[in-house]
Amino acid sequence: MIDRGSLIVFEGCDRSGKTTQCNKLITQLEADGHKAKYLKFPDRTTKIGQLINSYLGQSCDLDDHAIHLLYSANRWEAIHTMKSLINQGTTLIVDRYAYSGVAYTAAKEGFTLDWCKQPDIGLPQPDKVFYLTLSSEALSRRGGFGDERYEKKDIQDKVAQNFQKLKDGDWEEIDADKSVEDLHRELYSRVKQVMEDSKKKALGKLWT
Ligand code: Z5A
Ligand code: MG
Repeated sequence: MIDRGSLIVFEGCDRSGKTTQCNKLITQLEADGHKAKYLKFPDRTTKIGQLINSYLGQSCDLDDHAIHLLYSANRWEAIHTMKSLINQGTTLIVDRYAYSGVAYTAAKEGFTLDWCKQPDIGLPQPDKVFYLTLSSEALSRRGGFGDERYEKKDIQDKVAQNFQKLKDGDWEEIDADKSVEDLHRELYSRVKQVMEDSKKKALGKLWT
């Protein structure tokens, strides 16, 4: 039987460098002969993803509950592909996951973490979550927020507090205030270790 691939998730505050690092990891893993694939949530290429994209770009308005469920549905629609790739030995490097779903919605008025977690219960459980952090001073050196929904400081502060509440034993907090190359070297060695450690383990179910 072939060893399974790993499910490795990157979470963190806005502009912490998740996408930059995920892409560099994929390039390096492939160059070193590993099977690896980049997944990003929201996946804006699907029909559900296009609706989320319109919402984020503020060209359409949706009820807060409805958009939360759409983000979750956007993950569930990927589950068969994810499982099959992992079972065939491909490591998935995932840029945001259900934790972003919970942290962002629970930053809104009237939502509990518990309610927000419900629709994502049972998704594949990551073998590791790398949580990239930046001090507010380091963050301010990365330029201004864009025009998308949520790109405002008070919302980002609440989101960061929620991420702290979601941390569990499979999380590793990484200070992202480093050069792109230094951070890449650190993450690459951690990712290789996770791949080694998880290949014989069964894939778990999130929040069960
Ligand atoms: N959202 C949600 O509400 N519910 C959900 O279930 C999910 C998401 C999954 C869009 O996400 C929004 O969806 C997001 C959460 C919400 N809202 N916000 N805010 P997205 O993932 O599509 O967001 P994004 O546009 O990709 O931004 P980001 O992910 O926050 O950025 P990042 O990926 O962490 O950073 P980056 O793009 O790699 O880098 C940002 C900039 O910093 C860029 O100019 C880089 O060149 C620079 N950079 C990167 N690394 C460094 C270092 N090391 N030093 C200096 N400069 C750097
Ligand atoms: Mg990104």
